[in-house]
Amino acid sequence: MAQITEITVPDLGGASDVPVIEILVSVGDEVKAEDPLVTLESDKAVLEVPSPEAGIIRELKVALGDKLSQGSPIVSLEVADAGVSAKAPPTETAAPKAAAPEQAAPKPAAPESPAPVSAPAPTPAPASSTATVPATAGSTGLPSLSSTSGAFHASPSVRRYAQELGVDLSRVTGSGRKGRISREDVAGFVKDALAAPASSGGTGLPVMPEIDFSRFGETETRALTRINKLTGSNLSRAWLTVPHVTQHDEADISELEDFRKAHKAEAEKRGLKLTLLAFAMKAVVMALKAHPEFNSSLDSSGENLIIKHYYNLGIAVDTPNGLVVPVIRDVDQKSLYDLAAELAEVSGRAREKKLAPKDFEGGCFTISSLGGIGGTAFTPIVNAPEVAILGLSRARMQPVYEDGKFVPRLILPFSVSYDHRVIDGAAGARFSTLLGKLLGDIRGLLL
Ligand code: CAO
Repeated sequence: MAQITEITVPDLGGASDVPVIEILVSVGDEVKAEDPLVTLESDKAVLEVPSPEAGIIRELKVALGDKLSQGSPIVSLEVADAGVSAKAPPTETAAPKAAAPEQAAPKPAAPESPAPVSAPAPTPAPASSTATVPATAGSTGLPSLSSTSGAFHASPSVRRYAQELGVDLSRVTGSGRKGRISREDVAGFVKDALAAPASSGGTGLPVMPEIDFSRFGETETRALTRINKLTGSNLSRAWLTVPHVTQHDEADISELEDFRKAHKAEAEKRGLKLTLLAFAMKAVVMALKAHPEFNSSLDSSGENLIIKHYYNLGIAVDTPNGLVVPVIRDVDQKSLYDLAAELAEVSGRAREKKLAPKDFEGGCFTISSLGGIGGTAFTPIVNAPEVAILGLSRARMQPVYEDGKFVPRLILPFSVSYDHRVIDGAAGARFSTLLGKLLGDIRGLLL
C-alpha cells in the first residue's frame, strides 16, 4: 500500500527564511535517497536539500522564491518500497506550485543535512573567494569572468558554478531546451578551454584520453560523492591558479610530547584528548603574527594583499564521504584545552555530516594533519584564497647528534606550501624555521 511522507527542510545551521532558487524535481519524478530536491540560497552559501528516502514525488509544496526554514514542507513523497511502479504517473491531486526548471544530475552521496554547494572542501569557497578568479584567470588561459547575468538561460546554481570557475556564460553553448546552459555544459566548456592549444588561449594541456579499462581486466565503477566532486574542483582550481612552493622541515617535539603526556590525565579528566594538533594550532598563530603575509589573501585585482588581523584556522578532516575543511575561529584567544574540545566537536560533526555552511567560512590558514596515519612528508595544496598551508607528518623517535653523542629525540616532519606570488622563498624558509622553533620549545607557545 502506498505510503506518502512529507519531506521537510532539515536544520539549516541556524539560517531561516532562505529563498528557494531552484526546484530540481517535478511531480511524478522518481528520486533516489540523497537526490537533491530543491536548491536554497542564503547570504553565505547555496544549499541543496536532498531527499532522505527513495520514492516518487507526488506533490510539490514549494515555489521558486518561497522562503524556507527548518520544518517547512518541500514535497510529498510516495516511498519507494510501497510497491509502486517507478514510472507511475502523478496522482490527480498533485498540484505543483512551480514547474521544475531542469532535472538535476543524480548525486551519489549527499549529506543528510543540506550540503553547501559552494562552501566546503579543502578550498572552502566563501562568497568573496570568487573574486580572486579574474586576477588569476589570465595565468591559466581560462576564459575570464565578464558576465554571469546576461540574457542566456541558466539556473542560479549554474551561474554560481560558472562564476566560481571564472567562466563567461555568454561564451557557453547550452545543450538544454531553448539553449539552457547546464552544469555539464559549463564543465565541458572549461575542459575544452584547458585542452585548447596554447596559441588559441588555452593552457595547452593535452586531454586525458578515454580508456576502456575493462579491456585489461575486471573493473567496477564507483560514483564520487558530492564532497569528492567539490573537493576535486576546488583543488584543481587552486593547483592551476596558485604557483606552489613546498618547504619541508622538522621540529624536535620531545619536550612538547613530555608536556602533552604530563597533561594527558588532566585532559582525560575533562573528557578531552590533547593531541599534537592543538599545540600546532597555537604555534601557527604565533608564526602568523610574526609573518603577517602568511595571514593574507590577494584582493580581486591581484594587486593588493588583504592582511587579516584575526586568526581562524581551517582543519582538514578525513570523513567517510571525503575531505572537508571546517574552520576553528579565534585560535589566538583559546587555550589548548579549548582547542582540543573544539577539534573533537567539529571533527565529530564533520564525520556525522552535520557541518553547516558557516563552519566553513572565514579561514585564514589551513592545517592538514596526517600524523595520526603516517608518512614522512607531503605537499599540501594551498586552500585558496588563503596563501599557505601546513602539513604535519608522523613524528618518530630518531637519533640526534648532541654534545658528541647520539640521543633519542622525537622528530616531527612538517611541510609548508605557500603561494609564491605572495610569499618569497626566503620568507617561506623563515616561517618554517620559526614554526619548528615554536614546536621545539614549548615555552614559546605559553608566552
Ligand atoms: N605524529 C605522531 N602521532 C600523531 C601525530 C603526529 N604528527 N598526530 C597525531 N598523532 C597521534 C595522536 O596523538 C593520536 O594518538 P593517541 O590515540 O595515542 O593519543 C593518534 O595519532 C590519532 O590522532 P587523531 O587523528 O585522532 O587526532 P588529531 O588531533 O591528530 O587529528 C584530525 C584530528 C581531525 C585532523 C584527524 O583525525 C584527521 O582527520 N586527519 C586527516 C586529515 C587529512 O585527511 N588531511 C589530508 C588533506 S589533503 O588530502
